[in-house]
Amino acid sequence: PARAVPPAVDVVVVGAGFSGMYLLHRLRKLGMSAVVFEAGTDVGGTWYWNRYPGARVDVESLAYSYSFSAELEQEYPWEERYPTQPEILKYAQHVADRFDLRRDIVFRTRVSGATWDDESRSWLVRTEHADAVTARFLVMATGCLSASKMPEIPGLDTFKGATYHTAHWPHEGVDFTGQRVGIIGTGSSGVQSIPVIAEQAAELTVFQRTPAYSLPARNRRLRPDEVAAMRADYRSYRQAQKESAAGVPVVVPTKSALEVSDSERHAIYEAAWESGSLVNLLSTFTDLSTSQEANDTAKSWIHGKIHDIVDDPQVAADLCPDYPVGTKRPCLDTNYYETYNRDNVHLVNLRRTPLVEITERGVRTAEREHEFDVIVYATGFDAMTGSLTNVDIRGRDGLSLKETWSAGPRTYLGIGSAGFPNLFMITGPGSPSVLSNMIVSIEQHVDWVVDLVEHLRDQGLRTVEALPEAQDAWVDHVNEIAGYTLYPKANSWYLGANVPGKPRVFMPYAGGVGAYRKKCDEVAEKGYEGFAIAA
Ligand code: NA7
Repeated sequence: PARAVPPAVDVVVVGAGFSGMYLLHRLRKLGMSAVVFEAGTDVGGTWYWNRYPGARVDVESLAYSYSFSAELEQEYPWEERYPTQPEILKYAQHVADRFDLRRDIVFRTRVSGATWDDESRSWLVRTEHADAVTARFLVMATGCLSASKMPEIPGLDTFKGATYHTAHWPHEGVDFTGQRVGIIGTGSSGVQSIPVIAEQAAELTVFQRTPAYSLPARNRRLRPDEVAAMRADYRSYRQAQKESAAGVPVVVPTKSALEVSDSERHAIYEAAWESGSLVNLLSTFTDLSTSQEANDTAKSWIHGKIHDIVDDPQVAADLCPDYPVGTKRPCLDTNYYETYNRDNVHLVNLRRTPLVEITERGVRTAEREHEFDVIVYATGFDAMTGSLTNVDIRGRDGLSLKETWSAGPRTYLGIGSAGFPNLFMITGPGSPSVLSNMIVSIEQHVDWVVDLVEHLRDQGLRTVEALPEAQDAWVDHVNEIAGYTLYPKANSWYLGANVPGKPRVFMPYAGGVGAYRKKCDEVAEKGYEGFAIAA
């Protein structure tokens, strides 16, 4: 039976992914009433929706897991180095059972809008089913990659065959046996699903606008001894995660890519490639993210790897990215480049042969029409802001979040936004979020926000709101840090470049999770400096 929606709670949480689940757990411990609204039929967020074949996380399971419960950490039986989507969803479900979370989650219910009422100093939250709940606080735990995106291609609705988006994959799966399949998009979702679909389909044609850099995952089952070693030392590992740049501890590089010999450089890249770890690749040298010349050495080295693996030199050349390594999100794969050696797999380079339209029978490029039984869209998300601006959020004096952010998101610490009292974002734009191990960033934000809520309650205070000047300074700081890096050089979803008309603003904070946490802690220690707090 559907859970009855209470008329008033202390906190409304939107989303029952890893953020919303942990929020609920922490709020309950404070003795606060909360309701979580979730569009899906179960918990898991990203791992509930993205059920495409081959879906896996690109951070190791022992690191991509909650740290808040030592018992959970000690007992949860992770099986693989990089778990599959079903394994991660099972973990989310286990957490929901273990902490009895589902009784405060309203499933199948999308939040449509929320309006701040200054008189009662509370939010009125509305859902698609016309529920209305009053709450002191509203927390958007809606994820960074959750507003999926279909491409702007004429004729999308005309195709007579089956159509799927990787982020809305049918729960029963898709059988590609004997099918002629076209797939559009070669980000992580494309890179992970292409090798698996290729094994089943009669023919698979990949339409690539921008190639990805991808590293072989070298996935394997975890050995009992490595699990035991981690469990014996989990607290210090978690501490190292918190202090690291990306939420995954690495050996911090000490040398520039330009100060070593060619053979030393190649040996270092080779070791990173063999390690099957993206953070290892990105932390081979001190200057990969800041120096074009240094980055070029990694780029040409990876191009060499692609040419080594892929038999057809033209296909290999088409698979080689031209933007700096790491400036678009790199991928972790199993047999990605190898898949292009299969007879039933074809690559269409849309830079050379532009996509014209979707037709009744398939995909038409400038060259010809390709006929398919199935088209898969692996075309990504309106990242970081889409899941926030898709909800009609109205702050002080009816201020619309979407309109306020029309020239780019403006937040203080990626947590709050001026004009929107008592509204918090988990891993919002302006925080490390997508540049980090998401679970590390999620736990940090949830802890920080819940501590603030507790502080307000204990002091008898009712509202908290980012100050415009603190927000302006933070936005400038986020931009300044991005400006030191090569990130602005690629057309990435970090910059909103995949959504026509979206302002080109680098959204995540690139200073690292360790530095960011320190800043957040300082703000709290100084009595939540930069926030206006009132009774
Ligand atoms: P991504 O990484 O945004 O990838 C989407 C892909 O779809 C990317 O290759 C896009 O090319 C391509 N795309 C998007 N629109 C079009 C159109 N109109 N025509 C052709 N190709 C298009 O999303 P994913 O789901 O793969 O991964 C998202 C994140 O999830 C990933 O980074 C990990 O963090 C996990 P483009 O690069 O925009 O030229």
